[in-house]
Amino acid sequence: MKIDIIVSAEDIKKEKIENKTVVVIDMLRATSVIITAMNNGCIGVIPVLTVDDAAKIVRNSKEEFMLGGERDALKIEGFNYSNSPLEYTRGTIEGKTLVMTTTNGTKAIKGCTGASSILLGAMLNAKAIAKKILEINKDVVIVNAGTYGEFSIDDFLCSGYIIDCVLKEIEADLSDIAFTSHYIYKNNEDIHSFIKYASHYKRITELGLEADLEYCCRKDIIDKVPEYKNGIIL
Ligand code: 3SL
Ligand code: MG
Repeated sequence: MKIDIIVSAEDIKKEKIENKTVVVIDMLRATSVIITAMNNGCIGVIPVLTVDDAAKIVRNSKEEFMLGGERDALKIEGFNYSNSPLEYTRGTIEGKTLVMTTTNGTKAIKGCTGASSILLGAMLNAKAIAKKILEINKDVVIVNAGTYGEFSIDDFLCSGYIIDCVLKEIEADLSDIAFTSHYIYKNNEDIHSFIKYASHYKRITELGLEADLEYCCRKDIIDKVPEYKNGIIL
């Protein structure tokens, strides 16, 4: 099994993901939100690119939708929830379908259409992701959402942890970038010591959202693997 990494939503190339298992990571915070919401009984998550797209889905349907996401890390006007995973409790999201738009995360998810499977990963469910990758048994591309088209330390470190979970079970063929993410993870297993250098970590800290950071850095507290297929994450 080969494992490769794409470092941002804007670097996704169709030919790199076709016929591969893709794992999309936006650990701060979009995929952490999705994994948490699904673990707390959310029926499904519809990722969209714009606030207008989200509004259209809600307007044209009688189903009960919740709107969630962010712009500049802040709640969008008129939306039910922001992009804080801690808001997606059983009490707020169980039995609801979430329509979500975020700056980088939802873009990365939608950009992976064409892959044979699109799994949603974060620190929260890394071991479960590794198990699923092994079950599917195809070559893997880990797609980091990144930040505004740029490489992001947080997603890269999370990729390294997922690779570490896979390597505990099999010998995989790592690309240079996959090898590097694993190397960095192995030297920073207490990920806080390294992730604090991520620009987005600083932005979230400035907003006083340290509780989100603490939560998103927790390893393997959820064993669900959400999957994006036909426009919805289930
Ligand atoms: O970029 C994204 O998709 C978001 O997850 C970023 S934020 O952490 O909500 O600001
Ligand atoms: Mg991010």
